[in-house]
Amino acid sequence: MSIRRSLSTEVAVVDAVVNVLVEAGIDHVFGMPGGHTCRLFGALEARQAAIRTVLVREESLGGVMAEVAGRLSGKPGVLIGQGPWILGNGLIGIIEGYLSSSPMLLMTDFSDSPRYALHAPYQQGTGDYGGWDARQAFKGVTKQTFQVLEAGQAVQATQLAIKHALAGQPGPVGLLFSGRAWQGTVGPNTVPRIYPTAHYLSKAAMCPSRSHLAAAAEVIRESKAPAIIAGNGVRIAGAFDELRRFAEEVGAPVVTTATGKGCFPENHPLSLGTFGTFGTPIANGCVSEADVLVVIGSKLSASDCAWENPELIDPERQTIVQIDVEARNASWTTPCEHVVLGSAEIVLTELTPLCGGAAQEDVEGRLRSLRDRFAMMNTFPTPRPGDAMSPLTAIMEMRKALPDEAIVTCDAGENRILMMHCFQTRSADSFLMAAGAGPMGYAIPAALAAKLLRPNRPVVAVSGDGGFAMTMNGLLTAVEQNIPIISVIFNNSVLGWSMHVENEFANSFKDFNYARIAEAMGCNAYRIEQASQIGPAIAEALNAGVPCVLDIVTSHEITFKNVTSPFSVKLV
Ligand SMILES: Cc1ncc(C[n+]2csc(CCOP(=O)(O)OP(=O)(O)O)c2C)c(N)n1
Ligand SMILES: [Mg+2]
Repeated sequence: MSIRRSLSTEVAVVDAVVNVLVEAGIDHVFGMPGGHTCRLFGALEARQAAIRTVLVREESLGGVMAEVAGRLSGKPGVLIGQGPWILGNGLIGIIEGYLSSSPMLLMTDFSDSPRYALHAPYQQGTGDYGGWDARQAFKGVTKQTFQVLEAGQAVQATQLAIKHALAGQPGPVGLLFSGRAWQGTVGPNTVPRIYPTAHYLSKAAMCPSRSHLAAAAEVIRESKAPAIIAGNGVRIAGAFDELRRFAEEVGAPVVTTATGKGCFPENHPLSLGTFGTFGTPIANGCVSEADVLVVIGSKLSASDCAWENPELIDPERQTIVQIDVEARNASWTTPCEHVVLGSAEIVLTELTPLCGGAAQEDVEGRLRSLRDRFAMMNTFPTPRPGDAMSPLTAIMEMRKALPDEAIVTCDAGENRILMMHCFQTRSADSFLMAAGAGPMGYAIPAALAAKLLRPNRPVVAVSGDGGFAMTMNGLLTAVEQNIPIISVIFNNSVLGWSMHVENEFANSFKDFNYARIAEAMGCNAYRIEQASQIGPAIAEALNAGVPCVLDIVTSHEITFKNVTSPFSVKLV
């Protein structure tokens, strides 16, 4: 009786589709008009008070921005643009979203002329006449892809797409609209009937089973040396406070996965940093010695977990409790004795009071012993006289100069691996890394989206020179749309990661002065060659209110090998 159709009069279908986004609480969309999507952008103009439309310079930036908006907001991040270019250019953010479980809506068109779909193609993605098949192509990188052939389906398809993006383990969902689907009106007699969007959004998040909670709590209470592994699922659930309360109640050290870094402040007495392949000695030592591992929102991917080295994680010698929102993830990578299904914030809220009176007595003593035996960070070779600044120096200077609440976004390459190992976060929700696919060019668009969603926090993008040059056109958007991010480049003039994996061939770039390029774009910019310049430049950038770039000339003597954990087994 309480469900009623939502429209009482006929309205333009594109207006009704935009209204669905508003009803779902989506407040930003990213993209570039093209093909039939121009109609959707037209309808967005009237709703700017509710949904800010961010025009990007290239779809790859829009894809990452939508991915990060999804990751940070828990609502689908929306990318709008023409099908071929969303797939061709926007894929880096979409693949990251697919692998890192970020809710996304990809609103695109077939670029078809419906009457001529069977005839020779011009951009059309229907797959007819040997044209490219958008539906098939989107399928490989989405949880679900809907094709929408007529106006009557458009509203409901958008509602279903939001539902599918959010239900269970989140992810990208494709909405492929035929040109015809965005023409005409919808109203009270439209078939299928149109109901309010709220009915399609999950009302009750999945509640964990009582008996599974009780069994997990018993194992945790009886543990002598528990450790918590926090993953990206904690961020997606926004369960930062719940994680802290749980860790403090149990008295368990917390380590994070790569994508989980930033879920738990690393200056908290229970934090031991990032664990795994590039983890800190103390985080890996703690995980290795733990009798019970509580894994929250992590698939424990092999690439994160020292390539399944049993000296690090071993289900035969350790009891593993896995908390995950998705049943399919249970025991996928490592068999786990106890699985509690549910969203991290709900499970932790219910589990924490059940874990009171844990058996381990001397948490302080255990932490002291870990600190005595394992370092907080690897030791690094001393720079040679005449070397350019070490990226480690740059990281330490940055950390000193940035306030606790700053959000850092990372790119790909050695700069990312070094940041993961060495940069200490000091607040929750403060570090974003694309460890699902690991695309270069991620940091700048990620920072743009983070700044839009968290306008009161400083946001810093850290890239290598390779990654920076891939998406430096994001600085044009930062200037045009007044998004004052700080972009830091570790400019070593090489693709450090690739060069150190293999050899020097095809890995070197010219030493561009990116500061001058950024200045020409309208940013405040600093070319930095001395460590002492970093602090003052960041202090100025934090107060500038305009996008700023620090082009830091760094050496490439320290490599990813210097932060590879001894637990990481060599792949054959
Ligand atoms: C879009 C994309 N292309 C290629 C790669 C493969 N790749 C990973 S890291 C890297 C080198 C990155 O160089 P740079 O951005 O200068 O960072 P550095 O390693 O020098 O710190 C390459 C080519 C990738 N991850 N993403
Ligand atoms: Mg480089």
